[in-house]
Amino acid sequence: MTKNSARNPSVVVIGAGMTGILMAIKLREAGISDVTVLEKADKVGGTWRENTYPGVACDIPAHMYTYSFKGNPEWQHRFAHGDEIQAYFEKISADYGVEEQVRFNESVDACHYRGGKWYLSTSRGNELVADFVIAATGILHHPAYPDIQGLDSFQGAMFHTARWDHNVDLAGKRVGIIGTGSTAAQVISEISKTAGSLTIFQRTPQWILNTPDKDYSEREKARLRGNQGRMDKLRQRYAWLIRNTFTEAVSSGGWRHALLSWQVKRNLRKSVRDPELRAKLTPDYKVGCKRLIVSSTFYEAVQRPNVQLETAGIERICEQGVVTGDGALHDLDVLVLATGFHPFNFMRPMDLTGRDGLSIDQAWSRKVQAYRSVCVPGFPNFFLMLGPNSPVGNYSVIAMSEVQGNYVLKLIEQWRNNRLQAVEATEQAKVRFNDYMKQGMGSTAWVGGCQSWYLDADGEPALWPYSWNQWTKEMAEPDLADFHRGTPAEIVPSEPAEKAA
Ligand code: N01
Repeated sequence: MTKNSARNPSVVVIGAGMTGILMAIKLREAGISDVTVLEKADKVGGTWRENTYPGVACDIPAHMYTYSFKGNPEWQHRFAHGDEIQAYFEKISADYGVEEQVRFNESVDACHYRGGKWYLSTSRGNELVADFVIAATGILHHPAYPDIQGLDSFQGAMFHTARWDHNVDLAGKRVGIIGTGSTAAQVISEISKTAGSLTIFQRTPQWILNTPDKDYSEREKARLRGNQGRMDKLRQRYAWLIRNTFTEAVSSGGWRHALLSWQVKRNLRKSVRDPELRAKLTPDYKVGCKRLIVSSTFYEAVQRPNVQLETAGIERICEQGVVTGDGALHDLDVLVLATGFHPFNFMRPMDLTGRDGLSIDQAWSRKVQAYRSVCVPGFPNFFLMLGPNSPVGNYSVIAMSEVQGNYVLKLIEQWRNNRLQAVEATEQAKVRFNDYMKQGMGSTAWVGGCQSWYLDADGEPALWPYSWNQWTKEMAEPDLADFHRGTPAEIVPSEPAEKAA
């Protein structure tokens, strides 16, 4: 990447979570100095700032869940706890001077493309103009509240896991939790230790992989301090292991999937002896169809004497608690909603319009799609990080963002050197890419007969269906034939036809 390129772009990065921090660092390393990061909250950290529920941790090994350029010798656990991860991101953004580029407590209300530039309006009434916008807005940050009759009538304390109310003491209380996803598994393992009673409202059982945690000793940490090479090896070893076991198993099946299936079924058989409870906890879909839960504590928690697994289905919620399909009323003091997120909202509700006044809602009215996850036709010089078909699936999102970040920088470099007048993928390229995605889905576990946040409104998985290696290979260099090559006049209209104000 040349640092003396002809054009020095102005770039606005939206969001100072893991990806926003990464992009601020990468842009500066590429010699791009005019970078502003807009962050809606008062701190960096994104999902790790927002999720503070009891038991919050990362189920990807900590030494793999780091930026490749800066390992962390201080991880205390194999599966780092939320506060450790938040501290890691805060330290990185302080050490790399990212914080100085961030405007905190300022969210983007509107973002419009006009005459080759992006015009942004913020919640503080400020206007910015930029050549490029990078939406590092994350995937899972719009809490999904369940559509259950009477939800708001509950008189006790009630909150979503991503909005945990730490003023509510659960000790000795009658607590209910709706959901049994990755978040719920972590919450249940923790709060079952102190709640007076805990009722788990399970709609669908989950497959659980038992991967024990471990604490890192002072000696282990000392060996890593100041030794990035050793930390690199550790990260690569974990990444290799996860790619060649889990990632391959869910995307291409075969013996790896058979092995994974055997492991999780054995875990259930060995961990839960009561046949009635085991039957309730046994899924009827393919292993890996929903995001696999990694936990060595969930089954133990479910079998605590104060815990009850309720599978009758929720009929409604009333002032006192939850009424299930069998007519039983479950009296509760606290109701926790571990009901997940809206993953397809991405940067919305921001008012975003691209070329010719095309709004993002119009662009996605039929389906949320992108070209190579990051480019949306009609939105020149705009990149959506971790967009649809990013290869999520029990893998490190940091690694995904790094690959996408390099790809985006290569595209910006084309603009800097005047080889692309504006970076915009063609509609045909997007269609081709999405056909290619569809072709690969048949052999994945995600179409294995379950409902999950991986599936879009048409029931099609919005993940990368091939191998990780295939993805990194295809993302290594942009194929310029897939981008508009016209002169600015041809692809940059002077004014949008209709501007959504
Ligand atoms: O959300 P989910 P999550 N009535 O959507 C249930 C990441 N993550 O927050 O399965 C009753 O998986 C729903 O039931 P069902 C990770 O990528 C990572 O747990 O749809 N139940 C399900 O049980 C993960 O995949 C870490 O039938 C209702 C649950 O709520 C993603 O976040 C840790 C319902 C939602 O599960 C999301 O996980 C935690 C209703 N009306 C999370 N509506 C790491 O460690 C929903 N449910 C990296």
